[in-house]
Amino acid sequence: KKHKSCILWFTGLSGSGKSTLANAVEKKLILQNVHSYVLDGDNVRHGLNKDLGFSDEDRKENIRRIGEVSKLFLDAGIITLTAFISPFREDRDLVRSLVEEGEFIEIFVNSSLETCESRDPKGLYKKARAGIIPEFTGISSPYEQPEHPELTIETDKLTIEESVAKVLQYLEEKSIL
Ligand code: GGZ
Repeated sequence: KKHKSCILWFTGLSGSGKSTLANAVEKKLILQNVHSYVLDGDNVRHGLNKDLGFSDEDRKENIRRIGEVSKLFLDAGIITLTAFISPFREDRDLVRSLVEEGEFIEIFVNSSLETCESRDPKGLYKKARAGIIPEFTGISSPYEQPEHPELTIETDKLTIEESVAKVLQYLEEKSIL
């Protein structure tokens, strides 16, 4: 059975669980023989976008490039999962406008700042609070929540399995899988 390609655009705060969720969904897709690929800070910010930092300008350019790469992957028939904070509504909407209706699926990984900050696996929130990291999303740089995301996943209320199931169910409902 052939799948449609699409961009699963995960957006949310640092520590909200975007990468974890994107990788867990990718794993399930691969088990179904669906050609998929995760773009995240590890493979993009260390390579293609290593010239970019975290100013508003640089984040905008980060998202623009990731959007263009995702569009190329879409043309190649791959289900692309992106896991970037992508804090600005305008930048996410720009990516949406690059592709056909239904091909850009915005997934709001909604976990409260309190939860994200309490997890703080890399100690970044602590450094942001101390002023060691400037312009940190949620602390000293804004995060604009999606107004009409295709999906909202409350990772602080659901297990990872439940969260993955919600994404897969959506893809089946929309006949993408
Ligand atoms: C936010 C930052 C910052 C600042 C470094 N603000 O939890 P992480 O570590 O692994 O994920 C965060 C990642 C965010 O990069 P993105 O490319 O997703 O951001 S954006 O979409 O806004 O361009 C965090 C780390 O980089 N990090 N400094 N100041 N996150």
